[in-house]
Amino acid sequence: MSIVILTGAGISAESGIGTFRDAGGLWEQYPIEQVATPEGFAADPDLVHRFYNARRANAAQAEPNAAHRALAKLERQHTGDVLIVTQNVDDLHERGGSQNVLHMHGALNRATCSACGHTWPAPTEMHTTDPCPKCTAPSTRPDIVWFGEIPQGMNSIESKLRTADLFVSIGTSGTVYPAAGFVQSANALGLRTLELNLETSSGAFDESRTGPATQLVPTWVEEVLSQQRNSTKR
Ligand code: BJW
Repeated sequence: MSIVILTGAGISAESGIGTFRDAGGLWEQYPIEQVATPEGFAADPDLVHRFYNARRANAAQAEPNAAHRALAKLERQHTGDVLIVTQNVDDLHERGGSQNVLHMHGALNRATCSACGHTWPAPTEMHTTDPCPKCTAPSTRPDIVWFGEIPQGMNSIESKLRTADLFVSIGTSGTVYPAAGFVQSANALGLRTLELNLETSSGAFDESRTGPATQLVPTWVEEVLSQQRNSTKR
């Protein structure tokens, strides 16, 4: 059985990383158009760098939780493919032990040059005048996908969905496209669809379980591994 897992801010919430749209979330504190659009970056790059420098520091202090670790266990022990497509820009999946992770909205620990496209590991703090290590243009930015930009790895995600059996969405509000449309694609392709979230985001899933990720995800992973053990005994 091949599984595609989409994760969002909710899976890292219990590690102390704020979500975007819940009460007290990041978008209540920082206007989206100022910090998460190319236009906002062009208008005030210092503000955007300060926002992502603070997010990078917050993510570096956070630790993977039981949900991240359970997905890593699934990847290690499941006999079929497991791909994590995360909208999160933190590295808690990787630090929790997962290896097959696609960051469709970019990553806080990567920098990129808008002049030449070179990408490199981000320093702890980025600044507007930092030169690109390859072309030296002072055009560096966090390697983050802002509104209006094309998410990363779309071809790989679409092709993986075409051959998967199960699509699982964890801790995402399903408000930001194209990720929000994956469940419809999965349904149309005949995959089973499951949502694990504090609250149901839409009626589009075959099954929705509600609760905190640190409880729901380890329980679900144990179910999948136990079904696998039972089917190999037969
Ligand atoms: C828990 C929990 C716990 C809490 N346990 N659960 C009109 C209609 C349709 C589309 C558009 C439109 N106008 C514009 C668009 C496109 C636009 C879009 O979708 N806008 C909508 C807002 C309408 N999308 C784009 O621009 C994207 N690009 C694009 O479409 O390009 C065109 C293209 C696509 C494909 C191929 C070719 C071309 C780019 C989107 C970039 C998003 N970037 C951001 C910020 C940058 C990253 C960062 O700084 O971190 O990414 S926005 C922000 O939202 C961030 C997140 O990754 C993303 C999703 O948020 P998420 O993860 O769902 O968080 P929340 O806070 O919304 O939800 C948290 C959930 O957790 C909740 O459900 C809680 O219940 C749950 N929860 N605690 C379990 N303990």
